[in-house]
Formats: sequence, structure tokens, C-alpha cells
Amino acid sequence: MSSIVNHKPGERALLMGNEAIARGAVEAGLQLMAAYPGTPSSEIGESLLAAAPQSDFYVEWSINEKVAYEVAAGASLAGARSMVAMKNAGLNVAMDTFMTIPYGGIKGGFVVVVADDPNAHYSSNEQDTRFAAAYAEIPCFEPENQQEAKDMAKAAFAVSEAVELPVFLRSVSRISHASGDVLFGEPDKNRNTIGFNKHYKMPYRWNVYGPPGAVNKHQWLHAQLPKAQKLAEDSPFNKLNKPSGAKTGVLATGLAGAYTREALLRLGAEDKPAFLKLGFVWPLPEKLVDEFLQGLDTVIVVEEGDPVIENMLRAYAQDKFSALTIHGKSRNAIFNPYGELNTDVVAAAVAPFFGAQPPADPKAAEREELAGLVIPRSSTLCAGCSHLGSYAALKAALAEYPEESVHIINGDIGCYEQAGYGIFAGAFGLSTENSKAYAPESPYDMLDTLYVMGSGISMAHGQSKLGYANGKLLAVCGDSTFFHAVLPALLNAVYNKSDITLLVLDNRWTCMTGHQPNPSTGLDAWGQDCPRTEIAPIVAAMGVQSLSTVDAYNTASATAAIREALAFEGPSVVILEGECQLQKQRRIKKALAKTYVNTEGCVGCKACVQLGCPAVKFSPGEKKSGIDGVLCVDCGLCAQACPEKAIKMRRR
Ligand SMILES: Cc1ncc(C[n+]2csc(CCOP(=O)(O)OP(=O)(O)O)c2C)c(N)n1
Repeated sequence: MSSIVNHKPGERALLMGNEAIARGAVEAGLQLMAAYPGTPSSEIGESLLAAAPQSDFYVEWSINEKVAYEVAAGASLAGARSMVAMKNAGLNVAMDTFMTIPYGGIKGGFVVVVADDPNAHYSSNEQDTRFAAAYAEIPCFEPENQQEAKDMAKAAFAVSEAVELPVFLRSVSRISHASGDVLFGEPDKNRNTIGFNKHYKMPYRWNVYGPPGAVNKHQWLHAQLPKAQKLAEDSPFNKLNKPSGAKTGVLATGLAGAYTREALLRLGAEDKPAFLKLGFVWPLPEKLVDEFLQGLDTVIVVEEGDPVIENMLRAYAQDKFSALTIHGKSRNAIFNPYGELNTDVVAAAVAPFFGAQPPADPKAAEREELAGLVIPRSSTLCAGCSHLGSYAALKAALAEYPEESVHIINGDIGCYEQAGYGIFAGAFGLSTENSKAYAPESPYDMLDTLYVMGSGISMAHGQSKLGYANGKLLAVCGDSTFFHAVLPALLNAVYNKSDITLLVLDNRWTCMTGHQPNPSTGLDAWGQDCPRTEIAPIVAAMGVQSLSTVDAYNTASATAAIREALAFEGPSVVILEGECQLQKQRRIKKALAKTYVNTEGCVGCKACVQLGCPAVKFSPGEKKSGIDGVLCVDCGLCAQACPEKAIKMRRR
């Protein structure tokens, strides 16, 4: 990742949207940044961390998004220019504080970056968080490209200080993760003075309950909004181009602006419609919108996500422009209110309005050729991943129960969630039976429920309160997830006398989002040693009576520990330890693996294949297993899975 502080003002560089946002914050004189990793937002924190040693700002990975939000908000109340970044779902975690801080506003510029994920490339939903900006009544920016991502991040600090409110910067995956040409600006060398004044411009300014109370503070917030709207009216990120006589208008926001401009070019219609591109999208710049709507009979709204701006436009237009026909994603829909846009989709949808045929895709032949080369496949756990050992042990422990048992394994979010993807599962019979057992074929077929961080354990607890008698009730979580959201859920289960088993799959890192450290790692965000937080004493302190810590790579002892936990009446916890192999191998791997299959001993039973490790191969012709020496990490799990003891380790 290129360091965002190595370039001089006036230089250009190819930057990922997330790097561009980070650079914008640096140019604005950032003093503190806090984040919890989440794709597609994580590189904002990563690039600020990479730049931090040469800079004077503080950056941290917080325990979760609510904490990160509060860290940054607290710093802002003491005057610092602060930023918090998270993925779409992260905002749901931070929501309580997010909704309340605007009541007294902020002091130092405070920018809230949320990276949405239309098409759910990396997320469990496609939520459009621009709704949340309007819900919290704070200004909202939406960049069209990487240059705007940088410029808006910088401008957002200025707007925040001008209206004394947090400012929302909504990115999307294809801004955050795509790269574009960015012209660097001059970093602000001044730093806000740090200080604290309890009654700053308002009695009990930072105490939402303090006199004059929450309603008056809400009233104050409303008094700020006309100032924010004026800034939106004059913002360089909102641009109107209105050819004389145009009857059709296009309103496009953020990235959809780029798609629409290109689509109109392809259709040869670039000069035909009135074109309003909005980047400072909330509050709606009504004067500009009014100017745009004058004389139009049809408006097409193009936006990535939900019909957020479209519905605002409808609300605005209903009195003065009631004859206007508005097309978008709600009524007179020309776009789906799900999935994502691209230039082809926009061109096809708008072509009829300009008497044009949707243009042929100029890259169609290349796309087709490439599609033939790419083998469709799902993600898998890595070779030798400790989660494979944990799931092998869980499968073995559950196999000891009657076949008709319907155990419920409530999943959670992390690399281990792949145990719910069912990629190797055979044909499964759909059924309307009330309760039905489905035997897992592989580790990719084990989880029965899977939603959001921390949800699995409370779901298991809820199920345990029903006198559920068909099987065992379990939940799994990773170490980062344990600290993020499982702590209160586990305490709730203990306090309310649950009868569930929680498996904590502790691989020491927040792996799924790119190996960020967490309290289980023993390193801080800067890579410095810090005290490692042991999970077991925390669980014990909560009053869990059945608790064990085992090596995820020792299948027999891991199975025994899970067996014992399942038999225990009450909440039980098994911590399965095994460092992420990618991290470990980066430190130690020097040669090809030593593990091999003794083909004479192999009977072709595929028990090793069912472990689900990508390093274990099977030759259908020879009916023998084999080991990929490049991928294999010599973890020994497949040797334990082989009933014939045919998998061995070479001596060197
Ligand atoms: C609310 C929320 N924040 C962030 C994320 C992004 N995310 C996905 S998995 C994960 C944590 C993974 O770490 P861990 O629980 O340790 O499991 P591992 O991937 O290491 O197996 C995170 C932060 C998310 N899905 N939801």
C-alpha cells in the first residue's frame, strides 16, 4: 500500500478510494482516527497506520464500531479533528451514539466514513446508510470517484466545523476498492488546539440530559441544518448542467454520476438532458434542485443503493412540480432497488428516454472469453487453517449422538463462517418437516444459522429457553468477534441460566478482514507488543462452570473437550486455539511441506478429503489421496483424519 504521505502537493498518484479518503483526512490536519476493520472500509485505517510513523496523528483499531465512534467523538469534543471508519453493518453497531452525538454537536471536525456494499460483495446485506445520515440529521457526502473521495474527506472536516456537526462520508465498494488518479493537495499544517469547555457556546453542551435537555438540543440541531443546506447549495461537489430547452433531466448521485455520464456518452446523448450531479447529498440543496426542475417534465434519478434521494426529490416536487414524472427505483421504476449499478445497466435503463438503443457492450467479446477461463468457485478455509481442526472435532463429537438428532449450530462472522456455505454439500432435500436432521458432508456444511457479528450465541440462548429437546444447541465465534459483540451475549446467557455450548475459535488475529491485530494477538495496531488478553479468565469471571482451552490441531483432545462441554448442563465454553496459518507461515515457512500420503496404505476412503483442507488432493483415477506440498503447512490434521494412518511426515 503506497504511503499516502510520501507524495508532495501537486503530484498525482493512483490511489484506492480508501487511501484517497485517508489522504484527504491527512490534508485536513487529522489528529485522531479510530476504526474497527470491515470490508470494504479497512484500508482507510491500514493506510493511516502505514503513514502514522511519519505523522503526528493517533490511529487505533478499536474493539468494535461503537467504541471506535466514541473514541473519535470524545476526541472531537476535546477539539481534535477526528475520523471514524467502518463498513455498512458497523454503523448498526455504533447507532446508539451515532444518533445522539448530533444533539450537542461536536467541536473539532468529526468525519464518519461508512463504506456501503451494494451487491453485498462482502456483506450480509446491502443497506444504504445514507438513510442513517438523514436519520441522524447530519450532512452527507457521496463521492463520484477517488479524487472526490479525497477532496470530500478533506472538505467534510471544514463543513463539520462550520456547522458543528459530525459529517457523514458514504463510500461504496467500487469507490473504496477501485483505484483512480488523485491529485494531492496541500496538507493543513495547523492543528486544532486541544481543550475542554463544559459549557462551550451552550449550557452543558456535551451532556445530552443536561439543561436545557434533549428536546432543546434537538431544536439546536435543527437550527444548524439551514447552514448545512446553504453549504450544500454552494458546494463544488454539486453541479448542474442545463442545456436550454431540455425537458428531461437526470439527477445522479455519487458513483452513479460517473456511470450516468459514461452511459450518456455511449448513447450519444451527453448534451441532451439537464444533468444534476449531487455529491453533497443531504440536506438536499433545494434551490439547486428547484433550478434543475424548472421546465422539465421527466426526471430520471440514478443512485447506488436505495431510492433515498429519489424519495426526497418526490417529497420536494409534490407541491411545485406535481406534473413531473420521476423515474428511479420506487415508482415508475427503471432500476432494481437491489444489486448494483454499472454503466451498462444505466445505459440500458435510460436509452429509451433519448430515443436510443442500448449500446452493445464494447467489451462483450473479451468478457465472454475471460468468463470461459474463470472457474466458478467459492471461498475456502486456507490449507491447515485451525478452524478445520475445530470443525473436525465438532463433527466427531456430534457424531456420537443419535443420527436423528437435530443439533442447531448457530454461526457467526469470521473466516469460520465458511462452515455455513455448503460448497461441497451434495444435493439437499428441501423439506417442510418441522424438524429435520441434515448430516453435514464437510466442514463447509456445518453451520445452521448465520447472520451478523455476535448474533449466534444469543440465538442459541433463545433456543435453549424453549425446552428444545431435539438436539444440542451451540454457537461458534472467533476471537475478534468475541471481543466485538459476544462478551455481553455470553454474560446474558450465563446470567439467564442458558444451556448452550459456545466454541471460541481463537486464531489470534482478525483474519477475515486482513489480519488486523486484536486483544488476543499481543500486538497493537502499530505492531508494538502489548499485553495479550486471555479469553479463558474472562469467561471464567462471568461464572461459566464448564470451560476448557484446547489445541485445535489435536483432534482427539478437542473432540473430548467438546464432548464434555455438550454433556454439561448449563452454559459451557470450549476455546480452540491455533494461530492463523497464513500469519504463522509468513514468519516460519522456508520449504515445501513434509507431509505426504503413503499410497500403499491409502485405501481411497476420502476421510482426509472430508477435512476440507485445500492442500489435500484426491486422484479419482488412482483412487488415492495426495498432499499439495506448496499449500500444506504440516499442521497434522489430515494425518489424524486418516483411519489407515497412511498420511505421514517426512524426516529431513
Ligand atoms: C458489524 C461488523 N463489523 C465488521 C465486520 C467485518 N468482519 C467480518 S468477520 C470479522 C471478524 C473476524 O475475526 P475473528 O472473529 O477473529 O474470526 P477470523 O476471521 O479470525 O476467523 C469482521 C471484523 C462485520 N461483518 N460486521
